[in-house]
Amino acid sequence: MIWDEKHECMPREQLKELQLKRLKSVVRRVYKNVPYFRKKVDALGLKPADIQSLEDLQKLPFITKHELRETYPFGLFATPMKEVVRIHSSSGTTGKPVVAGYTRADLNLWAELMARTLTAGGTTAEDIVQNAYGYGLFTGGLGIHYGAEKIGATVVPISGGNTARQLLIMEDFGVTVLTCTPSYSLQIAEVAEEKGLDMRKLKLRVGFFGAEPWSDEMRKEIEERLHVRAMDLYGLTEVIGPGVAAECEHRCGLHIYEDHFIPEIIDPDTGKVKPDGQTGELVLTCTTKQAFPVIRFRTRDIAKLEYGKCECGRTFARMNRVTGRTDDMLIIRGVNVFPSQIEAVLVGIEEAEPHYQLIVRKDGPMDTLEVQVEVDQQLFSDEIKRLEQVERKIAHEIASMLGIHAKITLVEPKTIERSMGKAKRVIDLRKEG
Ligand code: DLL
Repeated sequence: MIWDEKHECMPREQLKELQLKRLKSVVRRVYKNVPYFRKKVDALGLKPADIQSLEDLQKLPFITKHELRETYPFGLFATPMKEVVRIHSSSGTTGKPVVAGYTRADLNLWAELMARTLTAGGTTAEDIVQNAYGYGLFTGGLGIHYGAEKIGATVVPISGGNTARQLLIMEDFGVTVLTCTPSYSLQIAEVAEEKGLDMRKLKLRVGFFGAEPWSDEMRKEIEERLHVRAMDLYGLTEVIGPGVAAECEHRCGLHIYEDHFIPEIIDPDTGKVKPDGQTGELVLTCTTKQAFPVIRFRTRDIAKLEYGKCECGRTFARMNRVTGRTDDMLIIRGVNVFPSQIEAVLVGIEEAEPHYQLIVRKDGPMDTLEVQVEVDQQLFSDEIKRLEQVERKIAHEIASMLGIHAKITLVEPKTIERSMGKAKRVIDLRKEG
């Protein structure tokens, strides 16, 4: 199903014309209204009039998360505060949070994009959507909320947490659509299993999971345990929140809403744009947002773009599922490792549960990686030999898939802290000396 066929299926030539028109306009507007941007553009000897083609975007400077912090809180807003009707913010792990402002038009756009996203996964006005993303400054809750209302679905604005109540409502209200982080969905499944609730008996049929990296293996696990079709959606506070890209029913990448966001893939070391189809850092430009339009924002997310035609009829580029960020990539004894790669190994091991944490330490000059993973309680009552076997099996799989040696620590169920939002997968103790 397609929410806005006119735009989502626009012939690419026409789409490019629209992109260029919008790009020129946003560059002019931000140059005029945001001194920080103007200074950077002037320093390069450029003027907005130098942007005459989509390729000219490459002449413009990047904006990084670090710079957003320097201009905290409202330094990059391109409209007067009296036009800003909402603020969201993402906490991040270090430094000041990023603050995003929305005009009324921005909120309408956001609801439209979320309507596209939910429709692409089969949501209609008939559905009851249990929205377990956090409400508040986080963009997940309210972003999904207004998109679901826009298509006329019934929203249950439950927010995250209180899992027993989530299940009760799901059952009593006949909820058909669940929205939350992939890690929280597994916690819901875990509590259902404990309560002896058979999720097959629920009406739940589809889930929209995002806000953190997850693997295809994790998707299978979620689908089996929750009896839903699991759809991936991507977005970030700096750009709009959820509603930047999402999967269609064919699930062969996430369609980026290119009529509002222009994607580029760059080499994170040189900043050069990479040829189509290569993997690199995703850079996004907002062309229609009013209050907070970022130009060439370096997302630090690692992605690859595909421009081929999709069977669904949408003409937008597709990005592959984001499996890591340039800043959560661990370099362990010279080997690049993403938490999602370890997750993919763990999900394939029968005895392991999908709850894990990676602990990185420095042992003299050497980095060491410990993988703590929960296993079935049953295993602890078996002989110690069984535990050792499982540990060896996991270590072996990790070594053969990723080429690194990891210390495996099996822990009892519920040892690893559960999160109702984004899961904390890595504890890096190297930075603390
Ligand atoms: O997480 C927005 C969102 C809410 C997306 C609900 C989807 C659903 P931030 O808190 O600013 O915004 O975090 C953005 O989360 O740069 C990615 O690293 C990561 N991320 C978001 N969606 C995905 C996804 C929201 N589907 C950061 N797969 C982004 C992998 C994701 N990573």
